[in-house]
Amino acid sequence: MGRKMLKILFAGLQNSGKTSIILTLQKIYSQMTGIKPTRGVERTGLDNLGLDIKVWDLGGQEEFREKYFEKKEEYFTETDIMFYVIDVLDSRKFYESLTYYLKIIDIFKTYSEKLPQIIIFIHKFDPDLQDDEKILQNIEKVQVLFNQDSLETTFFNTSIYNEWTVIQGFSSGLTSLSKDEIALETKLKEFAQETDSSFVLLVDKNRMLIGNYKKDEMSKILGDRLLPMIDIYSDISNLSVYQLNNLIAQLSDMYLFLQKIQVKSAPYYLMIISHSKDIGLLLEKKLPTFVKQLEATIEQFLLTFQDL
Ligand SMILES: Nc1nc2c(ncn2[C@@H]2O[C@H](COP(=O)(O)OP(=O)(O)OP(=O)(O)O)[C@@H](O)[C@H]2O)c(=O)[nH]1
Ligand SMILES: [Mg+2]
Repeated sequence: MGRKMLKILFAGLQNSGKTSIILTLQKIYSQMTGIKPTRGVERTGLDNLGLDIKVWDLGGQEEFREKYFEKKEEYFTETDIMFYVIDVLDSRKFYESLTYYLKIIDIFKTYSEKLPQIIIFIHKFDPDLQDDEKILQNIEKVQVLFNQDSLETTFFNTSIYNEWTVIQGFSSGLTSLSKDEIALETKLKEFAQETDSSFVLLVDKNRMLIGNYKKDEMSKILGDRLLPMIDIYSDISNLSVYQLNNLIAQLSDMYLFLQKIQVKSAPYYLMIISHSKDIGLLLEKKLPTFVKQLEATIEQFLLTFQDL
């Protein structure tokens, strides 16, 4: 059976960070099987979720931008996902970027049967800027500016200095193409309720984020910052001498729980933030049933990519 080929565009002004993001993704997913050599200067192959992904990196210098608009069909048609990148540090260019963005959207609307999934990366939001007032204002500005369209866009604050932000944004683009995204999210939410958890997240062994549930903004902020714990946990869980099963860490009145689970013999990592101090026991009881249910849900989730 031929695999569906996905066309992913990275667009945005010059210097916004597109190539850096693509290089980061390549580094993150390079341990994946079947990665293909870069085809030509600007097209990259990624192999993810069993999909054949072609990444187009549209250089943002003005002369190139003009070229894309002259040859609209070649560049923009049959795009499945567009990641649009904005440099959050460079607020003077927000309007120029918006103009470029709207021009691209216009082409999609005119020439495509179906609008691609659109994800906006508010980029260069580096770890040391998390509490910077000016930058936080810039983020809000971008969200307001780029939201004026009737599109369903999703925003992610990203930085190449926090790989998990890039993983989250990229995964979100891919998983949103599955028709069964909601079913999986619902499962995670139910599980969160059963275990008094405010954050539940599932990634595959390649750090592809399959699904997540975040109860509120606070849980999201905390959970997102704790994502690198998955790397630490996966590292130690692979040390066979210790045979570590799970990791539980106390965070004031909350508990972080990490465990590797097997779903249809494929490994996944489950990360949970719970308020129950008996989370270890609770999960011992609930996990087997949950994993059983996940099997069917994940299988269905992955299947629907085939008939995109
Ligand atoms: N602080 C910071 N700098 C970044 C980040 N990502 C990229 N950069 C820097 O931004 C500059 C431009 O990055 P590129 O990836 O070349 O930008 P581009 O969008 O590909 O630019 P064009 O190819 O000209 O369209 C480089 O100096 C990068 O190191 C980030 O997350 N944080
Ligand atoms: Mg570039």
